[in-house]
Amino acid sequence: MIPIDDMPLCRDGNVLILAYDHGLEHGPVDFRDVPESANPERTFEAATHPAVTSIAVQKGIAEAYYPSYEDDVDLLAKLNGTSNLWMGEPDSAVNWSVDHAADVGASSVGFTLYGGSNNEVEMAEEFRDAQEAARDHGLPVVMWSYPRGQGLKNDTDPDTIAYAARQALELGADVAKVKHPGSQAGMEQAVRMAGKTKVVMSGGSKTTDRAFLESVKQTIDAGGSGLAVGRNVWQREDPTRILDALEAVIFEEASVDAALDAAE
Ligand code: FBP
Repeated sequence: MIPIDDMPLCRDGNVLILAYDHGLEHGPVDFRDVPESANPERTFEAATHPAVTSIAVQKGIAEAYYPSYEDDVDLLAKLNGTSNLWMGEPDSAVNWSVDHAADVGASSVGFTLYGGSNNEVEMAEEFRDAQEAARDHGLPVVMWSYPRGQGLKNDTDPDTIAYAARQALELGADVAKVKHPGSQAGMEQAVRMAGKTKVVMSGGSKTTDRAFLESVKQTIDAGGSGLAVGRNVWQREDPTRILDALEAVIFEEASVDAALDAAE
């Protein structure tokens, strides 16, 4: 655990990561409804919004696009990731080293752990290597803590999400990115289990402005530290409008109604 409140990943202790690794994780299907969203520059432009603390991308996108935005955008290097073209127990390839991520300009790193997968042990060992290398560089570590695999019946059950948050603490993550467990009480349990590790909500598939903002508000009210979101921002025709509302909820303690009014 390192103090991260004054690092670029945080604003006033909270976090809003704009995730854009879906072209790898899900493929072009995620860009179908808003075809312009396939252009990484559109999401880098969105990441210049003051609400966004960091953009999370894979190595190829970082190398190709980050140099044009390095003065205006903070980079989180998502170190592992994989396509969904193959079948089998959840796993993720480590695609770049922390050394290389630091060379490209990352100020933090992200790593997925599929707790509960038959590949959990290997993934935890890969996380160890990445976490210790990040410590050598003084970089914060965000764990995408996503229990899934053949042993899990419900990957958003509150006890499962609390376990995911705890795994992040135990393994040395500074921030745990977890799925919303369906209630504020569930998120409170996750925050309690995470101890000093900050908990942020994972955005999920696109929903209405109100439903999405209410889940973010629940996370903040539960003691969570913000959000890591992709589709609920860049799958919208106007990413700026929802970022205005997120800024109000995450950094200005606004209600959902006030945030929606402010974003009109
Ligand atoms: P979303 O807000 O779009 O859910 O993005 C968060 C994220 O963790 C991305 O970084 C990642 O590509 C995606 O979700 C993975 O989603 P899943 O593994 O649940 O299909």
